[in-house]
Amino acid sequence: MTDRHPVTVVGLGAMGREIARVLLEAGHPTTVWNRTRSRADDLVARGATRADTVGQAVAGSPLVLVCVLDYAATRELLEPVAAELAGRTVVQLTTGTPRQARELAAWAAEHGIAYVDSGMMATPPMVGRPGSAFLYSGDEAAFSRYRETLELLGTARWFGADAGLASLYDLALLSGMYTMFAGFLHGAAMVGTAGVSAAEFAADAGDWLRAMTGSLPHAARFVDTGDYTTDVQSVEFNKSALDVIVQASRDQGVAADLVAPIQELLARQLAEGHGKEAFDRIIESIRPRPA
Ligand code: FVH
Repeated sequence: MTDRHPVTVVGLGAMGREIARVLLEAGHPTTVWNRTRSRADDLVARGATRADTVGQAVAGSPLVLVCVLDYAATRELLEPVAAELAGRTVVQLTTGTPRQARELAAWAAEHGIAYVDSGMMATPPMVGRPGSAFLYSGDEAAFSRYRETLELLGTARWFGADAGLASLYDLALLSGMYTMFAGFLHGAAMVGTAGVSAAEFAADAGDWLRAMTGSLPHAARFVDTGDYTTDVQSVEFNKSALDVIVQASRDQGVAADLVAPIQELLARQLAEGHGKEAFDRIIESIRPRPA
């Protein structure tokens, strides 16, 4: 017996299975559905209720968590059961763009469905463990109603009523992650030409990158004030450093595809006459210009 409310999880891939497991272990009566039926077997053995159809799954709970590959799959699954979803809350955990989130939120509103969008800042083993964070935006009343449940998956962070905000923030953080890993791989390719293993390089790269993240607030100040005045780390100085990195990479037989775009952005700032200003000014070459 439990006083926890029922929850439905649609989509039992690597993430959905972990999410359902955490909810089940916390005592939520959990209904599960997955396109490939056998992926639910383990959860059913642990006490989850298997739904034979998506309609049956959503009818089982006031809170429906969707965690599938993409928004196209989500819409394919949810649109035929809009009537059953009316009056319930859908939390879309699937990764997508802010526009997709806003469009799905508009569809949900038309059908009387409370809609919360989410960005999952966690990998499957992190779900329900320290370090896991889930970002949310959309229907604030629905989020508040189920916040305690959502906190089981990871720290629940609220971003506002615009359903696209959680996704925007999620993708912004992922951009930082991808470029960091890509930078590490470029460095590993460079030292690899001298016989250094990636494992050996990882230890040094980790120390260096950790030290560098301390400078993020400093970079943010340039961006937020729009004042890039500096007497260190100028565009000119960094353009020369990137020229050396690109040349050294090519000399070692390493393609410069990952670092050359940074060199190019610096070259643009230099050409526009900003050589004495801070490196961080390259953001001006990529962000939308004021109308
Ligand atoms: N795995 C990760 O590390 C990251 C963490 C951050 C967020 N991403 C996003 O989370 C979404 C789900 O990712 P996942 O890791 O659970 O993905 P898979 O293990 O590949 O499972 C995909 C599930 O989607 C089902 N599915 C796919 N297409 C359809 C469809 N047309 N109709 C119904 N279901 C569909 C698939 O079903 P099946 O193949 O088992 O039958 C899985 O349940 C995702 O947006 C990541 O970008 C993950």
